[in-house]
Parts: sequence; C-alpha cells; structure tokens
Amino acid sequence: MLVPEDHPRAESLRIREKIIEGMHNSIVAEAGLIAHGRGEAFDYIIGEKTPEFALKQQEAAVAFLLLAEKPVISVNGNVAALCSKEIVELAELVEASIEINLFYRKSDREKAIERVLEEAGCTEILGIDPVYHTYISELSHLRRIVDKRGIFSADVVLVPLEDGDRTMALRKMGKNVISIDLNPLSRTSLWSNITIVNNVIRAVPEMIEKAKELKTKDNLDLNKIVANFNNFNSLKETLSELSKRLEELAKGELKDPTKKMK
Ligand code: PTJ
Repeated sequence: MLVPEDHPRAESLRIREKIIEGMHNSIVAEAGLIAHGRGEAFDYIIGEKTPEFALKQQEAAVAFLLLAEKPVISVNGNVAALCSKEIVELAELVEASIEINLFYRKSDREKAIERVLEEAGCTEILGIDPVYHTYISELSHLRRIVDKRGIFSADVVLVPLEDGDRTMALRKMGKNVISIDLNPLSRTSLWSNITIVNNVIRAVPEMIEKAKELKTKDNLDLNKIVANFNNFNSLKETLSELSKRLEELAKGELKDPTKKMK
C-alpha cells in the first residue's frame, strides 16, 4: 500500500508496510505481524520516541558489546525487515558477528534473510550452514539450532526482538544477553543482563551513534558504565516512568481533540 504522506500516522504505517512486505517475501514469520502489533502498543505508551531510560540502557549495551571478546548479534525476521542495514553497521562498529536464528525456522526464510543481510553489506552470515550447527540442549524448539562459531561460543549476544525461552537458556549457558524489547515485563526483558526498552527502529541507529562515541573511550570507562547498570533496577525505573507518563496524561496533558469541533 502506498502510505499517504499527510496521514497522521504515516511513519507508523510505513513501518507496518515493511513488516507486511517482509512477510510476503518470506523474511517475516506470520507471527511476526502479531509481535509487531504488540510492540506498537507498547511504543504508544512510551510515546513513540526514545525515553531517557532507554538512552541509559543503550549506552550500557554498547559499552558491554565493545568490551565483549566474542559478541554476536542474532537476527530474526522482524529485525531483518526493519533494520538490516543498521544491524550490519552496528556489527561492524562493535566487531560482532551476525547470526540468523529463527523461531519459525524454514529454509526459504533463512535464504530470504540471508539475501537481505548480504544486500545490507554483511559478508559473513552465521547460523545457516548446517556444517556448523549445534544445539542449545535446554530448548526444544527450532531456536535451539545455533552456530558453533557464533552464538554457541559467544560471550555477549544481542537479541533484538526475542521470545523469552532462548534468553533464559542462554543465561543458563553462562552467556550475557542484551535484548531490545518494547515489553518491559516479558521474560526476555527480565532475564537479560541489559534490556533496552525501545523500538529497534530507533534503538539500533542510536546505538550506532553511541558506539562511535564510546569507541574512543578506554576499557576502564566502559567497565564503569557497565558496572553502574543494574537491569532489574533499570526495568523498575522503566515501569515507573511509563506509569508516570500515563498518570500525567490522565491528569491533563491529554488534550481532547473533539473540543476543536465545538
Ligand atoms: O523470525 P522468527 O521466526 O525468529 O520469529 C520472530 C518473532 C518475533 C515472531 C518471535 O520471536 C516471537 O514470537 O516473538 P514474541 O514472543 O512475540 O516477542 C516479541 C517481542 O518483541 C514482544 O515483547 C514485542 O513487544 C517486542 N517487539 C515487537 N516489535 C518490536 C518489539 N520490540 C522492539 N522493537 C520492535 N519494533
């Protein structure tokens, strides 16, 4: 659908179109549409812009990625459809590998996502060559298939837009997990070392800028940023900021648009 420029929610509709197109091109799983809708609802509550708490979460995440010995960015259908170029740029900056890891794993989807990542400039894509496949034993679904050279041997894994099971399994394997999830109450959010409660569409480009800035710092400074971050406290701050925003709206900041008609 061609989104009318003057539509009040044109940007949101354009993002939706990317997801819908991604589904028609086998990049996005059908359930990816549902996941996106859930994300949209949380984004509405956040105010559809990056809040202060997310900036802190993003800074800690980038510092963690820069400190990592073997960082890996896990890519699924929604992420590939929404921000593959930015993911490739971030991976280059923090020297992370990129691995395709799908909940609804199908070979046509793997190929479609591989193509999108290649078009975005990625030269090495892990997770699809069966020679290197191994398994996360705690998981029974297809996300258990991981690459020996990637997630399986990583110390820090960035999982934008995730289902909770794998985050729990990765933590139990001793891995550090950074997630990007608009739902601060999801199991992914609760189980991650660092949860970024923001839309991937905004978070990843902002992390690119932060990585450029933090790359100039030494490890002592980066360690300080990570040490000062506590995920559970950060999620509590997130919830408190969200409820404050709703309260302020309810107390008067929400303007009645129908008044203009009277
Ligand atoms: O491509 P696949 O096969 O790996 O499947 C991917 C999906 C997303 C379908 C799969 O991982 C899944 O079912 O995820 P869930 O359990 O629906 O969780 C997705 C989470 O991401 C939810 O908590 C959403 O609120 C959140 N979310 C959705 N869109 C965004 C988002 N978070 C950040 N940015 C978004 N744009």
